[in-house]
Amino acid sequence: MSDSVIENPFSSRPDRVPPGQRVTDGFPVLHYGDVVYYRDMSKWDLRIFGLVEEEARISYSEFMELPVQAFANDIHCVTTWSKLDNVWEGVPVSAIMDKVKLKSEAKYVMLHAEQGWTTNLPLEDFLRETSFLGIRHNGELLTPEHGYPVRMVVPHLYFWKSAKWLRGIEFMAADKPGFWERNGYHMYGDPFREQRYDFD
Ligand SMILES: Nc1nc2c(c(=O)[nH]1)N[C@H]1C(S)=C(S)[C@@H](COP(=O)(O)O)O[C@H]1N2
Ligand SMILES: [Mo]
Repeated sequence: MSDSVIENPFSSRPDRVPPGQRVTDGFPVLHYGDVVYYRDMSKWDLRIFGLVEEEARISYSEFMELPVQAFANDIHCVTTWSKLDNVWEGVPVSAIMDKVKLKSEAKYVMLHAEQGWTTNLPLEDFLRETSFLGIRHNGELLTPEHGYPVRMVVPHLYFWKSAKWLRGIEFMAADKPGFWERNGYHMYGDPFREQRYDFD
């Protein structure tokens, strides 16, 4: 792993806590549905599909061979808690993009998690250097509650965009709402602009 740490630039801002947020020391667990407990990783894969020349499937053992990078950031949940100074290890998005050739029409991404849970974001936000596929948090492997074996982390958007139990990355031409977005959450979700719900 390289020695450099990629920081979400907001972490160094004096006004780093977005409006309407409270800082917590804990790490709350929030999701719809049940925690996913894996017994057998031989059937696990990460599917990269949609507007790509050729779909890719990355097995668990292949995934664990991908390069890992250190990241530091703050996370902001739409339910108003923020957790500062997280340190992570994760696979940079660029390592995933090396596996596929994007079609030029691809402009948005749908992240697919276990149990059909989804969330959407623009391609450029997915591709940011500060976005990654997290595998360790604050020195420990992700727990099942926090998304083991891999969760997306998109620290510049509200934390619901950071899909736990990630299983698929789909490239799309047009934006489409994911699970919470269909239920009233904002299509983009910038915490510094308080884009919590789409009726805001
Ligand atoms: N697969 C999946 N990922 C998910 C969710 C979910 O319901 N399912 N909830 C999101 C929401 S609303 C939040 S706030 C964060 C919470 O992550 P944490 O439980 O690790 O704090 O996960 C996000 N990722
Ligand atoms: Mo959330």
